[in-house]
Amino acid sequence: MNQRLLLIFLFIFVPFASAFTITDFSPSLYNPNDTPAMDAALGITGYTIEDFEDTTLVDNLAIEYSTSPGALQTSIPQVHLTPFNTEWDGSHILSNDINNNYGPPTANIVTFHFSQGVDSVGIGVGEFDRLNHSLLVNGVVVALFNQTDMPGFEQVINSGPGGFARNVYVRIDAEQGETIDSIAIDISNSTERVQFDHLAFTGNAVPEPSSLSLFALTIFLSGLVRFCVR
Ligand SMILES: [Ca+2]
Ligand SMILES: [Ca+2]
Ligand SMILES: [Ca+2]
Repeated sequence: MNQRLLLIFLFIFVPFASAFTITDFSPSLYNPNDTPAMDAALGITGYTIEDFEDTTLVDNLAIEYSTSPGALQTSIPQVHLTPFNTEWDGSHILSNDINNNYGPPTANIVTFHFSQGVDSVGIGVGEFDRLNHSLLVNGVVVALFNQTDMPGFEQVINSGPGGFARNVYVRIDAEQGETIDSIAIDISNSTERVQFDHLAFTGNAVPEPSSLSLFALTIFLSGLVRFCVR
């Protein structure tokens, strides 16, 4: 391998070293009678779960609403009993309202921050009457909530109380060397009330794993360059 080839390899490989895998699951996997079985089906066994059944949030989680940008909430003001069958566990959910009411006012963007980066995050969504809301990871759009990006997405319009209104469960996995610092759902393309539940996450990523792996890669490549140039 000559130096030019190595440089090409570096330019191609390094940008693609960062990526996330998105996996989606149909609402038919919701199982109120056997949460461990549901978690196994969703690939989140052993994850830390925030079920929104009380007002405290699990450690490492803070929520930001676009109606109050920069304010990280580490608890919620009240629980929200859902009549819309949007729960993915228990009977309470998180709405896109900073007071956890059934809006308005609602926030167009709800961001879930992890003070210690994590490796994998799952979230159940419901009450999405409209298509093409965005899923963001670390501030970048990675998928839209529609049947193209998420084949398991089920659109339910004007379901009303008692209507089946879970839409999809989505899991985001960081590839090796990558860290998830936040996920967000952006509904600003078509504002509406939406609901979230069964937020799951795992992995206490060591500080700056991306930089560390990039550092290791750089050491390896510079060694390789020296070897080849010799
Ligand atoms: Ca719940
Ligand atoms: Ca809680
Ligand atoms: Ca809605």
